[in-house]
Amino acid sequence: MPPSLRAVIFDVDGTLADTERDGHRPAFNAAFARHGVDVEWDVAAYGRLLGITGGRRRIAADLRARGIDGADELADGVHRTKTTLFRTMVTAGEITARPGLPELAADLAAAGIRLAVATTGRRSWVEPLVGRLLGRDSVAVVVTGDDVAELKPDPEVYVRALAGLGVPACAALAVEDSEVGLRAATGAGLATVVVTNGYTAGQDFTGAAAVLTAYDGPVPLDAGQCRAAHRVWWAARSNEEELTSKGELT
Ligand code: XBP
Ligand code: MG
Repeated sequence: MPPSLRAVIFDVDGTLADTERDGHRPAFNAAFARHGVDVEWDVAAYGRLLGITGGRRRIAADLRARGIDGADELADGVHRTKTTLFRTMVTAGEITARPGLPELAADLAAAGIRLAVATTGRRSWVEPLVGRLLGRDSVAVVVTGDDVAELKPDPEVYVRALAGLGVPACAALAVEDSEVGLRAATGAGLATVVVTNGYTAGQDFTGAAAVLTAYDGPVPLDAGQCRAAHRVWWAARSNEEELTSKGELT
């Protein structure tokens, strides 16, 4: 049996808050306009581009696809502007937590389970957002896209969060919103609960410990539910490993 659950590591975009459609997307579009770039990402186009993690890489890839010269240099400037604009949205209180998330965080803290954050986003807006949504002192470790060499689906951001917490993967649980994020967390050896949103519903969440559409559904996600999901996932995994070792599972 795995050790008891000691920490929960939250993704940010789409997980702590539904940031993409009405937060990052308008910030990207305003940045394009300020740089005189004739690009505007509508809701559907942005949803397709979300398969590219990291706002700067997302801009560069789309500018290259459109045949716009100097895509990489342009992406640097546009992303810097976008980051400033999005940080302003955060500090103005325009980004709110997903319903039920604050209650889950409080229940985890009351149960003595530590909180951490592992995101692709940039620290300059992640820190104020985590502070506003969860209270910075209640989050032990924040790892962002600025702190890693490889972005999700690479597991590095979760590996660093576990190292910062000083707990093994088997004593932690990840909470994600997307297939890309699930792959990153699973790659770090973590049991993962997925809470889908408008952009990620219908993605492939094979291997998740649980898939929910909301924190505050008929059975709200609380510390007890996180412990149960963590326990069941590890029990299934050790059972699978036992069957494989006996040659009963190929
Ligand atoms: C989602 C991302 C981020 C955001 C934009 O991050 O891929 O790139 O879309 O933020 P998460 P930046 O891992 O939290 O789901 O422009 O700062 O990259
Ligand atoms: Mg996410």
